[in-house]
Amino acid sequence: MRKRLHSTLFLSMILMFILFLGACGSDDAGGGGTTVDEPDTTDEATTDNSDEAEATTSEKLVIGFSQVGAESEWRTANTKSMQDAITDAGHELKFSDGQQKQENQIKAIRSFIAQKVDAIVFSPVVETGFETVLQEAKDAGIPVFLSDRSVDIEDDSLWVTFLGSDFVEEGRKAGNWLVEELGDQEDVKIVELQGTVGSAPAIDRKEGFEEVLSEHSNFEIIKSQTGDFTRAKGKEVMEAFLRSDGDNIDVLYAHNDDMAIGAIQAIEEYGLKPAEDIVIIGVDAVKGAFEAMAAGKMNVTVECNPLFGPQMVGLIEDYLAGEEIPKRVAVEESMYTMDQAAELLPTRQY
Ligand code: GYE
Repeated sequence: MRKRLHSTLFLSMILMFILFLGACGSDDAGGGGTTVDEPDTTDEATTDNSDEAEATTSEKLVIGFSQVGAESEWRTANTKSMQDAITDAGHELKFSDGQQKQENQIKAIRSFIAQKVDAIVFSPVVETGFETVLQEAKDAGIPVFLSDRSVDIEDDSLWVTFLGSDFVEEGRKAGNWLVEELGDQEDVKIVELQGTVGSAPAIDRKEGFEEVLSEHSNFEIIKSQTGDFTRAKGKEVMEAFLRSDGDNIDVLYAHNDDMAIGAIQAIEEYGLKPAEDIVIIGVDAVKGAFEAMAAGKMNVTVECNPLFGPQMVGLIEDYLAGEEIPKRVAVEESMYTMDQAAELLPTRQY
């Protein structure tokens, strides 16, 4: 009796779930705080899979995910979002942590191809050097979904879509905030902690920031070096900046919050007050940044939302069901300042 009750309950739950999926459609696949910025942020180009469609959304898929690494709070949240979304949807996940190394990612993709997965989710650590392996995936008929970071490759038939943030825009937001804050001051000296050399967010966040500052002659970037997106490296490089330029530094622009947090420690150890003596700008809006802002040690963080696992699974399912997929799907995001931090901290999901 109890068994029958359970199975009836189970069946009706499945039915409700199917109805729910139907009602939501693909647009709602971005639960967990991520939204698709519809018509104007998606490219007109699409990938049409209608001829090859075999699978349906109810089919259990095997999905290989080649992740960059575990270098930051952002990355940990992104990995969890993707893993949860894939397994919650009833699919099988094959996960590979690339440890920020291109050769590990190439190996992982080759192994996914050998295992004949249904789809590959790929966050490329750097923008170049992946043509050959992506061509191999294409030749094997396995669709690749670029996640978070894009590649600098001309042949865009090597991937279905790129789902991620607009990093140039994030750099512009950081620059615009600084111009608003310190636009009337003379001779503002900035040090920059860049992300991983050759990675899309490092290249683009630099470009967007410089684009804004190029119109304001009172700002100067006096030092710019990579901190590889990690706290430890951010601290180490900031120590070197302080050793050489010490009290001359007015602003730190860090391409992610982890490096900013590492740098804050270096600044305190050097005997200066972060956010007062040196203005601190980060990117990501992870919890650690909210804690630093709430403690008055960091001024601002530009949001980069990592919680797009459900949105990615939605895109994969739609594509394999034969739907047209935009070549570019953006994640919607904002920015947060010190005075909002204490209030918003308990609501942050990553
Ligand atoms: O900002 C940084 C991470 O690619 C958007 O990578 C991502 C970046 C993120 O290590 O914290």
